[in-house]
Amino acid sequence: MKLLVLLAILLLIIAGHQLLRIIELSRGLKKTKDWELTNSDNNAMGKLMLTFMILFLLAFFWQTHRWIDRSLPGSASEHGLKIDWLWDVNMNYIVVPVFLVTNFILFFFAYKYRGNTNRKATFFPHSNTLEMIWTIVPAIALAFIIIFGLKYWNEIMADAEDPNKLTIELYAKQFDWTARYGGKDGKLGTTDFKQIGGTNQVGLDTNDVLGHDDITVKNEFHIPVGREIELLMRSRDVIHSAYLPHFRAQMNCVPGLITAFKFKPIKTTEDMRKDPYVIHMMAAINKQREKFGKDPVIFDYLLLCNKICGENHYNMQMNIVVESEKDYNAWMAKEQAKKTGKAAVASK
Ligand SMILES: [Cu+2]
Repeated sequence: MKLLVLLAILLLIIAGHQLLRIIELSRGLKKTKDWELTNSDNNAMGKLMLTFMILFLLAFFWQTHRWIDRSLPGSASEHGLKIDWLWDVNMNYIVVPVFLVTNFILFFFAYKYRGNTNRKATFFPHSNTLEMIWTIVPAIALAFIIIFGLKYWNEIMADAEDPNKLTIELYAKQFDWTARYGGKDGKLGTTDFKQIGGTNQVGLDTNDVLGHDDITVKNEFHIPVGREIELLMRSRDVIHSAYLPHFRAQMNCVPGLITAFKFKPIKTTEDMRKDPYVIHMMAAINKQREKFGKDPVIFDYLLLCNKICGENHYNMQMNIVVESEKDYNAWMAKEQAKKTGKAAVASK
């Protein structure tokens, strides 16, 4: 098959070459110069360049305006504010201005300096000043991006060191998440993949007493606002990726490894639901859902999988509820009661 495709390409090249030769030979016979571009051809091309530039730039502004209410709300985590700041500076002062200026110059100059038989090109071989400008300006811009990028990267990826941190394990498998809390002692028990099965879906090592009070939850997990959250991630089968877009957090979950990410939530779920932009964004989303006959949804923080890990990858998500320390403690107490309730039933 590959050989046939290759042969077809080769034949096409030969055919094209032969066609060009025929055209060249026929030109020789006619002794005319009808292949030469006239001034009116060049004028038409120049004007088309200008028209394209205007349409292209209008499309850019229209698209930006059209989709702006579907972009993520401002960061709900402390470190995310730094990422957002870096993104805004990059976009507003570097990427977009450079994009607009270079595209304007590209098409406007193609129009302004279009071919004309009455005009001769200027001989302009070299300019030290120009060389300096287009070396130094990008160097400063790149240095800014790299220095701040590395500085923030190191701060964000550093280990969780807050003594008051809350450690939660996110366990990924095809196709759901399980969150595990340390229970009363706040410490996660060790795991052993050989013990996966039955009610032990995350593979707790039953010989480790630290794990006996561990709490596992599905579909939704809660975290307190303003406290450092340390996420430890594991995967049972393939590489998944824990993606928490509202907190500007993402980390791969790799079988056989424990990966980590720390962050501090700064806004509760209720705060977010009252945010004017979030209200606007959810209204736009619900308007779109209505068109497809779907029920409206309210804002929730989400944990998603951001690695194409199999056929139900798209549905691998979990809600996250950010709430006050008091509400979090109440929720945790309820989960603990559920666990002891189950254990009491089992021992009867
Ligand atoms: Cu996945």
